[in-house]
Amino acid sequence: MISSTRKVILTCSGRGTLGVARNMAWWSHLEMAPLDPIVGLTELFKEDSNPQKTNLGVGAYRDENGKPWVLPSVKTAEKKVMDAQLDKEYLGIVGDQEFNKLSIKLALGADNPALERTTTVQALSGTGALRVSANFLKKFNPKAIWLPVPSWGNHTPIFGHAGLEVKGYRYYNEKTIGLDVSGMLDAISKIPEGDTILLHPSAHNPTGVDPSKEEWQQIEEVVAARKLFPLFDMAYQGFASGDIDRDAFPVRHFVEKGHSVALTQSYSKNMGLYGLRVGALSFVCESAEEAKRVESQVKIIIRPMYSMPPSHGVRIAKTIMSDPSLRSEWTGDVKTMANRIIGMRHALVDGLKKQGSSRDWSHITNQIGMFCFTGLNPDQVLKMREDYSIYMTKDGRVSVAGLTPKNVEYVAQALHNVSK
Ligand code: CBA
Repeated sequence: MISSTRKVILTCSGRGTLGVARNMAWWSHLEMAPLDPIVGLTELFKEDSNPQKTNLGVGAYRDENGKPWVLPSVKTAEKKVMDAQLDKEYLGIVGDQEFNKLSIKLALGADNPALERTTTVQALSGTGALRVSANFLKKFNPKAIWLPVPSWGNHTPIFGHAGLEVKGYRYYNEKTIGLDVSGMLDAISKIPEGDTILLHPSAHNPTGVDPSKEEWQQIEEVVAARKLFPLFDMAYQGFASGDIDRDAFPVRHFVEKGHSVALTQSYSKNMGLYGLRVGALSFVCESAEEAKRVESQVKIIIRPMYSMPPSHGVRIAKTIMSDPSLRSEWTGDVKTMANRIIGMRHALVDGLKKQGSSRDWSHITNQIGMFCFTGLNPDQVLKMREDYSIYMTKDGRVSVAGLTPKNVEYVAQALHNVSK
């Protein structure tokens, strides 16, 4: 039996009946939602007609001409994938098993004994991995999750929308524009036992401020003493130091110290696979048997969400990770990106000095990874946008990857003018 509403929809071929359907104002009570604080900037940027407009908002790598860069290693791998003319079958809920194994080996190191008690599932890049982890935590450890203050803007909605309570621990010192390690250790030592703590292992977003090796060792001790569950969000492996293994130190250290951890990985930045959504979610467990049980539950979460992940991007990533010569070409590509970003940090500070700025900008070169926290306040950020068409997030974060030899002088000039 068809309901009367459905009948109207089914028969609305003439103007009159269409009018009836239109009168059913399902969404008239909805307010216009705000733009996303990061992705929304790109939308505004696209509408800007200023020829000098510069997008330093979203963290996406640009080459020295300001263009997106498809890594040469990715081009070669993609050609191999296309030449192989593979089928387009469903991958299964956990995705490409070979990719999953290579991915966790990249994070933990190929000989790590903990690999045996680990489960990895393919994910819709870093964000998708985080969201699946959020739903898993809500179901099996529904306590608060603690984020560094500040953290990537999307972390709060990811965990909040999954129904978790989201709290913050001290991380950043506004005065030194650096890490507040004692404040951080003190804050972590007060987190209730059993809660989850999110950690950025390298290239902290948005501050570009990372703990040193020794500081990570101290952090591990406090996390262990408080019996917290560590969740590592590794979106920038290789981007901090230019060295894939060095950037993975915090995760490897925690695992070596005996922690069960969750880990999310993204290949958006280090392989430049942004739009292909390549990522992974892993759980390092107590035993191989526990890992199997965890995986079975993760599958129950994924299946009704998006059923299974896509195949093309992971085929590129696994081709790179499994072929020694492509892999070394790729690590060279990662170094190229990391070095260009470091070069731009120096060029920006030089440019500010040339403008006559007497402020201390040393934090720009001390910070690491894709982002730099300028220390600009929201009014100054707005001035940068309105007067110079330079787009950055409200917290004063710039994506250094968006600076080029061509625009750096213009950005330095604007930065000096709004901050003097
Ligand atoms: N974690 C962190 C810490 C990130 O910075 C980002 C990306 C992700 C997710 C996870 P993806 O889903 O593409 O793997 O990345 N953050 C941004 O670079 C941007 O891509 C940023 O500009 O902050 C974003 O989506 O906001």
